[in-house]
Amino acid sequence: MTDLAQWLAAQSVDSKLASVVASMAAASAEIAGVLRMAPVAGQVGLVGHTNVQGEEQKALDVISNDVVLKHLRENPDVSILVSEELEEPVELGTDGAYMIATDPLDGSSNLDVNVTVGTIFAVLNAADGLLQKGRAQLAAGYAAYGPATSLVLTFGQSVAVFTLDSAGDWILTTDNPRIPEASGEFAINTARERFWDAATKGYVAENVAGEHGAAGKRYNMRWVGSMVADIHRILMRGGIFLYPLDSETVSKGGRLRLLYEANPMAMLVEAAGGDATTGREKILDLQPTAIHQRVPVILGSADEVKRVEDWYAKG
Ligand code: AHM
Ligand code: MG
Repeated sequence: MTDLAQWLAAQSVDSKLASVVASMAAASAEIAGVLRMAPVAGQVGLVGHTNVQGEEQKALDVISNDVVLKHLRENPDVSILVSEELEEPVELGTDGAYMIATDPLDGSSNLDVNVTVGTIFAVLNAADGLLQKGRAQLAAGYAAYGPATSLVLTFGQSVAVFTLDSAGDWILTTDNPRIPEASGEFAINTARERFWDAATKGYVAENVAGEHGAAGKRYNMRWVGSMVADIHRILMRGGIFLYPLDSETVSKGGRLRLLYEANPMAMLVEAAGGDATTGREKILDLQPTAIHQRVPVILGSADEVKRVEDWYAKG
């Protein structure tokens, strides 16, 4: 068995970068423990105010953010934290070389119903400023708090999946999963169909038409409402996830955030052989303009992403 420390030591990356990833892994293991007992501890529900996104914060959003902050404060190699839950970047008072961008608890609308949620993060060079393209990310990962607690990591070459054991150690359980190029599964919130653009409508209509449509095969639809859970399924068995620009989200630029949702997921998906686009541009090539910027997100199996890009190229 290979544990996270052994795996990190075997990667050809700077030991300080590895230590930053280890800090996020430790934070995720602690969050997993908090979530497991949250209903008993009375930590489910809202805290009564909104975050910078204008969304209601849950107690567990705040607690998870605090856990990440605590672990990063213990690591002198991290100097800046950008978090979905914090309006401004936090300077940690070190001269550490690295910056973390994180959504400490993604999918928190699923918390009250005991459905998988996650922590998403990216590691970047602190010296290069807050607004770096996704291609500049040094590492990315997420933890998925489901029936098992998974940690998925990349330094850009391949992806590794770890599982939290009962002793609190991360054990390597799937090395180098590859996202199949072809898939018959798509994930989109179809309740938003009336807001969709022509490309999204066209692509989904082809899928729904199944073997009688232009795609020539039958599709299944899945939508957890937690990006981490939907992406984890796609990583392990293929598929495509779409949160496209639509007429309701257009003024905000999209629904999901570039720095700590789209970019780390795009890096993981590309490292596993998949693709990630807004429909018109690769997500990792976008130049961010603000730390909480939102973007359209379409990622997963390469053949499916290509079909969506082809629809966008038509109009
Ligand atoms: P959050 O960061 O506030 O949890 O929002 C992000 C989540 C994603 O995990 C998920 O894919 C999406 O919002 C679901 O959106 P919708 O409620 O429109 O289906
Ligand atoms: Mg989120």
